[in-house]
Amino acid sequence: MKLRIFLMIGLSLFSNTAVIVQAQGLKIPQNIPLERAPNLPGPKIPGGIKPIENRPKNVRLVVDEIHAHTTTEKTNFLGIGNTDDELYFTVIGGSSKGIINIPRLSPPPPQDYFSTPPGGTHNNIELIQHQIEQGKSMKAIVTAADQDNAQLPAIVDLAKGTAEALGAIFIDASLSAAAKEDLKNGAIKLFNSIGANGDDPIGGFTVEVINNNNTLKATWTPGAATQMLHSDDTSATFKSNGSKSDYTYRVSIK
Ligand SMILES: [Ca+2]
Ligand SMILES: [Ca+2]
Repeated sequence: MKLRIFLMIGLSLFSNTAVIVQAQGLKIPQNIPLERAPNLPGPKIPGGIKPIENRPKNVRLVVDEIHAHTTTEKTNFLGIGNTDDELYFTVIGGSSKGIINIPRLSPPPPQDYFSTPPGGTHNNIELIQHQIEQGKSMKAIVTAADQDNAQLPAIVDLAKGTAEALGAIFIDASLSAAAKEDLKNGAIKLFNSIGANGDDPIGGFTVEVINNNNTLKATWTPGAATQMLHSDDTSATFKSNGSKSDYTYRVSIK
């Protein structure tokens, strides 16, 4: 009986009455220490468990679908030539948990691009897996491009330079108006630099994802050569026309 009273006091630390009701129905063998009692938390646990809302929240940023109406490649005047794009994504960003730097996101090696003919579609391309702390945000710049003549080390340098230039903004808790402008300009600079290095930039976007009481909310901004056709708290649809292409794509957080 003493054990039962002790149990009730211990369990009253929990606000969850369902647990208490369940515990009242349990028969605890007298010779088992309370800490090891089956299906019951020991008395030391309540202070040791972090409230779930304070834990970082996982986020995935995914291209649900990308469709090439027109690629960057054109046939010659005889109608001859390769019209496929060698599509890849450059993904730069971060949060208080760290920096994201993916110079060329593509399928597993040896293929280092998504082969994309005119009319071609790709689905479920995961761009980012990250954790966002409570009350903080993740920001990311995503650029789609066609691989032509740029060397990979040049793209790696561009991504690194962008990550370093914007690192303080990425890891800051939330974006000021000035930081938003810096982020937008950084995305345009990256887009132009990819072109200057010999690849064909297609377009892209920036996104800020806030973890507010364990609920994720995304704010989307179209990048260079890009229009936003739709956006809500978890997804957006963009149309990009960089390098004389025509792509539409839907992205979302999960
Ligand atoms: Ca091209
Ligand atoms: Ca190409």
